[in-house]
Amino acid sequence: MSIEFKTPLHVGTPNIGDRTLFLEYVDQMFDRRWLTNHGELVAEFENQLKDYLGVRHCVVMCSGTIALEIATRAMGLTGEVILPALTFVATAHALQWQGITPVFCDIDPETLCLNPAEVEQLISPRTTGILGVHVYGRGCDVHGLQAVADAHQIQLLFDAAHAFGNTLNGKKIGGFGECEVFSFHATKFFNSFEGGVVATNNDALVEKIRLMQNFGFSSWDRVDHIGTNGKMTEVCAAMGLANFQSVDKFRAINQRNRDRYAQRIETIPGLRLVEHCAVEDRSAANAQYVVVEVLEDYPLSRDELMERLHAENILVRRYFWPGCHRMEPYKTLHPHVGSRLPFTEDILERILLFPTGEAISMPIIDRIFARVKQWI
Ligand code: T4K
Repeated sequence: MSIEFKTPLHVGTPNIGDRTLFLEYVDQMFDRRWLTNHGELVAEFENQLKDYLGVRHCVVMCSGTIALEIATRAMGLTGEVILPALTFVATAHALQWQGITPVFCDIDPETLCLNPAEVEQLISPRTTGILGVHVYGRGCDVHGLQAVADAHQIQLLFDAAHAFGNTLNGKKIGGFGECEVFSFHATKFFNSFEGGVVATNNDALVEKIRLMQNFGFSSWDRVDHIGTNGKMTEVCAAMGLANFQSVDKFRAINQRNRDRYAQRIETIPGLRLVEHCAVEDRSAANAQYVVVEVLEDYPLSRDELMERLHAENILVRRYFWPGCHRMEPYKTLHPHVGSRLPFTEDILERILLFPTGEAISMPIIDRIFARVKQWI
């Protein structure tokens, strides 16, 4: 039988907005001969993001990872920080890279995000913060986590890399905790090639973040703090500004694809589509990850299904298998941590993420599932 798709279908094929608009911004950039270091496009991008996310400050960065590192450093986090293991490894690396110990905590099987009661159990005298992750764009129990943070006088921030534009009980993600960090990597729903942003309502924190992202410079010849280079370039801001005009279109495409996946998956016993948000947050949800659970009554194991799909050029992913705690250096540093993460380990053995975004259409989804149906 011939391979189903000649061109591979990837999870993470970029969405690309109005190319003419992008090139106009790039022309302006060349005309000004201002390529990076807080140019006009970066300033405009930050303003638009601030309005969109409904926060007082947005600082765009060269990547989501660097944004996380700078945010946690500016917050003064040290010692131990509690986070989930069901996340991209960058969340843990951003801490470990600065000598902070990531303490992996189990998820709530309902939210797939940090379970506040479990977080509380892991607080030690060395704990300075909680780093929640709105995994797959699903919102954390932000109020439960804030209550734990307040009770123990520690700080809370969120990795919102998957949640751009999403709401939680109708409130835009971006303004919870001390700050929230988004990624604008090429594979994200909304991208600036590479990039990220720290969103916050904390005036003092944003000052530190701005210093730290620019080597600590407060003026031409004055350095007030240790810092690094976390700046976003003008060409990335141009991509961000151009793509920003298409955010509603990208969301509509993802929601349409997601609904089609739901219809097709419903007809297949043993496969279940993971809810991407609560009902009241559906209209805002970016639906950038189509997460499917392969249950015990499905005739193939998750990995067998993945191999068959890969053989057809349908490049589904097991994000975030095997879990950060089973990747280095965490695996060696904390070899037994998996035993306290039963829900995390369980879900990691069952999930497969399917491609979506602009490059995926309803006929493509139908063809994927015509193939899947042949295997049951
Ligand atoms: N926190 C969380 C929760 C995150 O998910 C991430 C990033 C971060 C923090 C860190 O943010 P950044 O520092 O990245 O801004 C990809 C992305 O590189 C990563 O940004 C993302 N999460 C993660 C979930 O996915 P990989 O290692 O899986 O990428 P890769 O190279 O396998 O690409 C994924 C697929 O996308 C490939 O099958 C091909 C396709 N692709 C990729 C690129 C770059 C394209 O079709 N075109 C492209 O230009 O991590």
